[in-house]
Amino acid sequence: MSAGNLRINAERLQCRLQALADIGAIDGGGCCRLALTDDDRRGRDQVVAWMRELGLQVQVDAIGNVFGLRAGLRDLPPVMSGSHIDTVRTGGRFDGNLGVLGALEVVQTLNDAGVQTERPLVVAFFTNEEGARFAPDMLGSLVYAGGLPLAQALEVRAIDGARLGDELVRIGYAGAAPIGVYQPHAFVELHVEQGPVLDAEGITIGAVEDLQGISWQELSITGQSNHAGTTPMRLRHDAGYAAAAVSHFVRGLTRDMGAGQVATVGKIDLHPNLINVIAARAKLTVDLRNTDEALLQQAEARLAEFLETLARDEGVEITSRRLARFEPVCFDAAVVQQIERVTQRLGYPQRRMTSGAGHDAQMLARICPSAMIFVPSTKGISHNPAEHTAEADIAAGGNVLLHTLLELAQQEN
Ligand code: HGY
Ligand code: MN
Ligand code: MN
Repeated sequence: MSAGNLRINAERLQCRLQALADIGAIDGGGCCRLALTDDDRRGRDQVVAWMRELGLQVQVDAIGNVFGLRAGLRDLPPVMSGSHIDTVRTGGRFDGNLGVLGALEVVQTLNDAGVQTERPLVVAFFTNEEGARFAPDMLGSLVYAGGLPLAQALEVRAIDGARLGDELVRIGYAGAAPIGVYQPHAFVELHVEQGPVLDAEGITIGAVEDLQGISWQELSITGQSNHAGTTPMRLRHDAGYAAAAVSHFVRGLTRDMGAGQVATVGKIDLHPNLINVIAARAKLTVDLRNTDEALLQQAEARLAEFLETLARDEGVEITSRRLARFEPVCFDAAVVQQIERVTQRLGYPQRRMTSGAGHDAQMLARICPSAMIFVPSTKGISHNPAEHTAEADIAAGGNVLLHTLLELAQQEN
């Protein structure tokens, strides 16, 4: 069969997606494999076993990123594809996993067809993409791309207090390969959209041309615990009220700044967290995102101003710790066009997209031409066990990935 007529084995890909989803499975069909936990180790071990079954040469680097290399006819910089297999606590089965297993399926399709590519292919999964346990998100690919020194990354503390470097050793993924072991010719990531656009418009493929900026901070609010019944309102220094006021403020900020601005308070911890005690302390996270860097800075500045007023009026102390800050990213126009040409040739409906979520591809874009392929998320749901993508859409995404990687792997330069 000519390479142009190759198609992935969609059923085999579905089987692997199911097998990986069974590791750390949670009610509702999703999975929970927080980075560097035992479930993440089990997921890693499973993908490494599949890599070895397919004859890939496996390497693990010092931050736990894992690479499976399929040799090319020539010893040239490889074409890389992959994503992540760590999940959030209420993760779906496709977020990240589809990008890694889709790349594995491309390798197996080429193996079955006896197709050799000029350039080597590398299937990759990166450490702690979600940033749910350790911040920042995309940590492994950020280190890989030289955006965060390894020594600093190893010292990052988890939300449960564990030290990242210790967890890597504990699960056996403190690898020997140097950071940046491969300098890719190009990087392509297949991923579910995690938003409502493709599903609502009935479109199969998103050719992702850019990705919005991300600002994460942790706020620590110190007030004064006191009796919920006896303390007059005018004498309160209520950290619980202040935390709620922040959440309310950022929602108002998005209404004010328009559709491009999103804001989320996803984590609030109160102390002592009891019904009849005015909270002495609060720790909360604020996730701000915008496709426009200047507007994202404006949102950050308006929040900082609000915090000053709130601290003064409520008589509490508020400090902020930056957890992540990434500017918006534009993907490589030539690779995006390649995805579009392949999609057109395969006959799938498509459109250009902006990614609302962060992805490893945004970090690889710092060191090589990178882009992404999106497939629809049913009702736009993600970071939720109900996350779903239709089998036909998964097959389509896998085929677009197959032929995009094939074309890139035949490129002279
Ligand atoms: O936060 C994100 O956008 C990604 O899921 N890490
Ligand atoms: Mn993801
Ligand atoms: Mn995610």
